[in-house]
Amino acid sequence: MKTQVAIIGGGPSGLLLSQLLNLAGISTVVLERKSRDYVLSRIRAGVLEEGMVDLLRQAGASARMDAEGHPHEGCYLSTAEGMFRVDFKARANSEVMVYGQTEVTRDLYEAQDSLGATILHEVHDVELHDVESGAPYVTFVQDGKAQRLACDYIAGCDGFHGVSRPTIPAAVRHEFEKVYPFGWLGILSRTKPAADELIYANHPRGFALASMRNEHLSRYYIQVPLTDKVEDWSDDAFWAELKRRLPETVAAQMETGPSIEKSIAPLRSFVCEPMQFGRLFLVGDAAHIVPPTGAKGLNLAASDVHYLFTALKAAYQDKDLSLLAGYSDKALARVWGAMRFSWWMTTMLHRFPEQSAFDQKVQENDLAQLHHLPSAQETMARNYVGLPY
Ligand code: RFL
Ligand code: PHB
Repeated sequence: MKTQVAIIGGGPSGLLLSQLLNLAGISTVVLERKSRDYVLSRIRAGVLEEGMVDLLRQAGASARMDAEGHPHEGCYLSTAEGMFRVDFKARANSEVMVYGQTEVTRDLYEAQDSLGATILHEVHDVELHDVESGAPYVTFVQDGKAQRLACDYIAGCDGFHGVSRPTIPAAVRHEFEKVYPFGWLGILSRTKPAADELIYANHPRGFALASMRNEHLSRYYIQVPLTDKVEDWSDDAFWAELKRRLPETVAAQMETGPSIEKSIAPLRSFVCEPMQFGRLFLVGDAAHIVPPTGAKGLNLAASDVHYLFTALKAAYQDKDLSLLAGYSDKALARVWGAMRFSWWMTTMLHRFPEQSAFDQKVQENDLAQLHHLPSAQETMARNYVGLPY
């Protein structure tokens, strides 16, 4: 088997990169460990930056998002002082699109199908070889048969637990990590969203987030200790705790119902530098993880895809290798911007187990500045809608 770009991982990063490359006449093979149904059963991000929305349009995978997605021009923050709104349009002249990662992935699969792209599912034992040479290749097992895929370049789009990142020798890799002492318990329910826009709540009992997918589908999260298990939380217990942490006026009229998905995600900040080694390029969660508080994970994956696609296109179409050589530096500059923002949102909005009275006062002041200082709102809005590519 032979292709120009071998793509490890068929999540949003891998599918979007493959789609853009195929449209530019560059061949790809996507190798995905799980089944298509499994990939489409994962409930993850829900907020797309304008840059990602534009990229999906460029990829010819935006028709449903444009018809069914919901542009949001602001969000609410709830604190002990009350609830206030940050206006993205007024402060940053931009907006975000509320449209779920599951739907983005479904649209990308359909776009890839219509191009006749090669996506191999349920492949096992993927290994990357000779990435430092001019002729790298990938081996894997499908249906019990060993396969070899020769290629020019390898895109490691296989998420945090994938095989691509460990292929970079430990002596070359620098990893930066921060693990937070709590997780998010999330539920999806067929209920009317609590408000017209997202509500991020700082509460003495812990953080809460009221989000949504559409008019009939809500997504809610509450901060929980890392020792909690999903089985510890009945739907009734979840709704009661969520209502305690949201403003009373919102809680009083909130629609509740059975959960259709319930899971706990740990929170972590992580960056691997560099994001390239020889002919291997890391993209998305394979290279970095952010806590979900700033809604940046999926959006960072999209900006990586943009940089790598642009660089590969220049290499194939113009024989210009300079953008490929600069991929890691270019991507990392934006990654660290999102790292800082996600860390700041997480620190400002959660209760930390070791939080001292001093820490508490500083957190309250951070929130008060955001409430009352237009310049603080501008900084938040600019980061939330997404720093430029
Ligand atoms: P993904 O989505 O993890 O996709 C990687 C794909 O690679 C496959 N894979 C392999 N394939 C072949 N061989 C191997 N050895 C492989 N190892 C792995 C996997 O099966 C998978 O299909 O990474 P990608 O494409 O970079 O996309 C990144 C986003 O998915 C991610 O940043 C966000 O979903 C992060 N994230 C969230 N971001 C937000 O902005 N808001 C959220 O609410 C939010 N919730 C979440 C999240 C991530 C979560 N994870 C990863 C645990 C909730 C969860 C639970
Ligand atoms: C979501 O809807 O899943 C979501 C929205 C905003 C976040 C995190 C998750 O910051």
